[in-house]
Amino acid sequence: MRNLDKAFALSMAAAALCGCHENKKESRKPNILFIMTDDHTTQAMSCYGGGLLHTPNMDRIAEEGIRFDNCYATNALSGPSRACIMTGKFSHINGFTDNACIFDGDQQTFPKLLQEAGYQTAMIGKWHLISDPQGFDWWSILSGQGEQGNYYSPEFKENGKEIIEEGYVSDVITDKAINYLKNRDKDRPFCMMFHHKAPHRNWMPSPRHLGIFNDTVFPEPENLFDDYSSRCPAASEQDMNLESTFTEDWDLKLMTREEMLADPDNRLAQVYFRMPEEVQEKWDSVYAQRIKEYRSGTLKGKDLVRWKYQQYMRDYLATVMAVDESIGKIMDYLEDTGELDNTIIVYTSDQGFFLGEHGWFDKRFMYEECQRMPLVIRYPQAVKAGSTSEALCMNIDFAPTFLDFAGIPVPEDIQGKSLKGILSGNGRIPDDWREAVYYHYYEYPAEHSVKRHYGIRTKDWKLIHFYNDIDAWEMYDMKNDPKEMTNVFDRQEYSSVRQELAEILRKTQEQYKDNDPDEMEQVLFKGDARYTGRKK
Ligand code: SGN
Ligand code: CA
Repeated sequence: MRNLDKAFALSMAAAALCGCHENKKESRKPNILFIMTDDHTTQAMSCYGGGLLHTPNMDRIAEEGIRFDNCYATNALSGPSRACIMTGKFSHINGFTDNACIFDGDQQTFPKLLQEAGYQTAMIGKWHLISDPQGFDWWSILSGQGEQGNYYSPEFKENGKEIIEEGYVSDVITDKAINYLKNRDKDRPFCMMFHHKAPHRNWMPSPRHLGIFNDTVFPEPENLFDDYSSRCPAASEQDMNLESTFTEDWDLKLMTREEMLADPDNRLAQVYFRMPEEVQEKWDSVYAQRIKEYRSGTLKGKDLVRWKYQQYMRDYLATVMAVDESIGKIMDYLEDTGELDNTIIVYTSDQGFFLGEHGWFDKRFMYEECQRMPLVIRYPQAVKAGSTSEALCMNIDFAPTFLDFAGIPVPEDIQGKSLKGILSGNGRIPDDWREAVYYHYYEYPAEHSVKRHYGIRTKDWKLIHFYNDIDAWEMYDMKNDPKEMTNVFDRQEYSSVRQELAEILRKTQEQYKDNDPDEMEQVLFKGDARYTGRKK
């Protein structure tokens, strides 16, 4: 070959190589890192304000991406929320209405669709859908809902095999995630579901955070002593309050080592003895002061509730700290390997949580603290840093969003809507966006005694119907009463907005196929009369 030809051939080959590389890069779909905690609420995340805890790594996602201020769970309970996320469909369609259900894993889920489209898919941490995960190349899930292994030496089911891991649960899950990323096929995009168990009850902090807030006094919510006077009986008949539900052993951890040795079947004793000895020693010294204070006998009435609230916050918030560190670690890993900007990083929780508001812990109610989910997303290729959005979103929107970004057509039966347009519009609400989110909670009778209810939340209002056991309605003016303290359902001056909301509820239930035509007839045509609800 002549020299000139040689040079030409070489340059063609180089161009081809370069072109090929570019094409590969161009056609490379984004990675998806879906980080979800269990029961972490916006009040305990500094980018949402609140002032209870500094969460620098969660905040970083928001600062370099977008924070959603109105993302809502459709059923604020773990299993149901997770099933909605996997399918993009409401509980009554995906079949997982409460925590006693078993997920029908044969149905369509977004990880399956991503996997079929060439994604490497992995599921790590709390799963809680009982049937084995499908649609994942690799999975390592906490057994059951994560309670068997608890926070120390957790039990996992990994690709079908049961194993016990040494260490603290949030750290174990983080190491598994990073190991998976290290060993994956680097030529294909990944979708990783990275699900923490923390900060679920009974809030056991990592060894390095034990006692970290022992000298901190946290601000109390202004409605810690809600008397439920304008509400329907569902609020006063719950069993999830600091005053009487919060237990001395499991929740407050008021047991000495000697007491645990004498009562090894006690649940707290069982998790305590899973800890390495040096951690047990630290635990003993951290909780000794608490036990002493409680047993001094001076705490009574409201002072006792206030004291319990402080102990609750000390444990809950310390538990969140290891999760925040975990997010920092995985983001550092992605940054070091050059994948950070090509990864859609989502941080959310399966639902929010009460941190003493209305006197409560736990979730389930369609009130803001637990209906609202934290949601921050970082993906610089689509969204401008520091964006925020007021768009009314739901957990069923995650599945279509991921499919949309991956260039996969969103199946018609998915009930959620893609958030891609909101992300690329830097948070702006599209003109044809929904006017209400829908909610339906089913787990009753059950632990914590929260009655079944459904309802809608619009930008300014909330309408709730508790329909079994009692038949009662609540309505809140979210603009003037964001803490939901005054139920205005019965007030004459709200009758026209009540009627408008009833109409939106009717349309929403029809749209999502959760309607009962007889009941809707009543809602629409009975004017101001008490609406009659369905009984189940
Ligand atoms: C456990 C907890 C409850 C909690 C449910 C559901 N009790 O049963 O307080 O509401 O999980 O939580 S405990 O005594 O075992 O701590 S969920 O987030 O998994 O739905
Ligand atoms: Ca949960």
